[in-house]
Amino acid sequence: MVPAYIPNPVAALCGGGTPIDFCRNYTDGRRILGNGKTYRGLICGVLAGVLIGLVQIWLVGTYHWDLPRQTILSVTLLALGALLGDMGKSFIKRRLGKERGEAWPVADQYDLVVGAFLLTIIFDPAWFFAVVTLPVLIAILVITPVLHRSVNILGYWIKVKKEPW
Ligand code: CTP
Ligand code: K
Ligand code: MG
Repeated sequence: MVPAYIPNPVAALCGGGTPIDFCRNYTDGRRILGNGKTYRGLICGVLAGVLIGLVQIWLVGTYHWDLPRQTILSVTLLALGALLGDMGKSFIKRRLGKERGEAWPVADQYDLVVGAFLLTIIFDPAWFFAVVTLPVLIAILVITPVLHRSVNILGYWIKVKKEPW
């Protein structure tokens, strides 16, 4: 999951500039995605996730660690899926009338898991079902919100994030 966990904090660090929706509104008169989703955040976040994934591939190969094997495809799907999930969540948030940055519990924490899982299930199901066994799934469901909250509080302290969630 590391290639899926990295993109969000990196997007928060590097994000800004042109919004992905080019400031356009949806048919309901609200922003399609909002100013919290930018091209710079998306690109830097995905690149960082893939880069970490390549380091994982190298480590596992070099030291013969007994860990599930990532591939360039799997790390790309995990990293891209994490931020596509985040964008999908923002789209739904705007449709529900929630402002940029407003908390939406559960969705804010699991969007990246849903996106990363969906993309790997669609484009690399063999990898997904070999790696994501029931105990792994339970571990991910437990670890994700704890990690998400801790990193966001840290981001808030160091003034990288506007909200501690
Ligand atoms: N960010 C970005 N591009 C992305 C994702 C995130 O630039 N694709 C940056 C933005 O500066 C954003 C910050 O990371 O404000 C925190 O991300 P997140 O909490 O996901 O966005 P929110 O600002 O809370 O917006 P939303 O309500 O749409 O989730
Ligand atoms: K997020
Ligand atoms: Mg947020």
